[in-house]
Amino acid sequence: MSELVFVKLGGSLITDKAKPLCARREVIASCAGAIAQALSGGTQLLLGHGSGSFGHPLAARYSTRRGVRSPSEWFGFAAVAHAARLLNVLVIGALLEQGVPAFPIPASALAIARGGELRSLDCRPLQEAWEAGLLPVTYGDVAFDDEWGGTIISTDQLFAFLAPRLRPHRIVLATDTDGVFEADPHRFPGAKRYQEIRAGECQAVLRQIGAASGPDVTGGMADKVRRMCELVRSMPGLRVQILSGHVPHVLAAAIMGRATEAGTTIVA
Ligand code: IP8
Repeated sequence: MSELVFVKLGGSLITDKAKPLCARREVIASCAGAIAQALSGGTQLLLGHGSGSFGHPLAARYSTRRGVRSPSEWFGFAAVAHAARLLNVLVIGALLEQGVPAFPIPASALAIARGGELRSLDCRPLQEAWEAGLLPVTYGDVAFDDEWGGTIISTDQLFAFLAPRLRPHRIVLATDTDGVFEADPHRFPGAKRYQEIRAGECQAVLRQIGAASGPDVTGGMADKVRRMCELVRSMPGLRVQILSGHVPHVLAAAIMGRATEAGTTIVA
């Protein structure tokens, strides 16, 4: 049986977060190449991607993350879903260009949330996709919510929900920076990188990490670190690596489980 790996292409990596609806097509293409390489090495993948400057600015404008009630908020819900899907179309297109049979799995069609947290998600389409030899590609999306009407579900939430059910060997989160830093390395080039974060140190790390640059309704790096620390605590064998997606051969190596010093590793 080949190893199952969850891979996320972060929204800050594949879009320009400073410019609404601005995809970094050349980055998407080079990540698609890394994914094609990892797949040809026999790794089984669930790919997810963030929403960056597609879903987040609209979700911020309509406060979609905090619930959806009025007609104008429902309009926003539909508009956010559309923007998130537009980016997914670009990611899927880049993978198809590489000969990878990428298949979209939108959380909005399969998931139900309660109070902003994922409550159910039908995993069968994922299993069917793998059995058919397809690469399932999910993404941060809107979801109906039992308490709030609607909300936003991030890719990190999807991975945290799916990991205990599908038991991946590792999770690779590709971002715009080479891991987790004490401060935003784009603004503070001397900022120190964490090579490893132990789940028990999570609170101290969270106090250090800077806020996301550009609108991010799902909490940016801090929320990612918090969720991944919780996850490895409940699945102690699991290894989460957060690293730059800008160097395709390093990304491919991380996905294939080859030892690399890149980025930050989160362990129990
Ligand atoms: O970029 C957020 O997902 P993320 C999804 O994975 C939307 O945090 C639509 C804002």
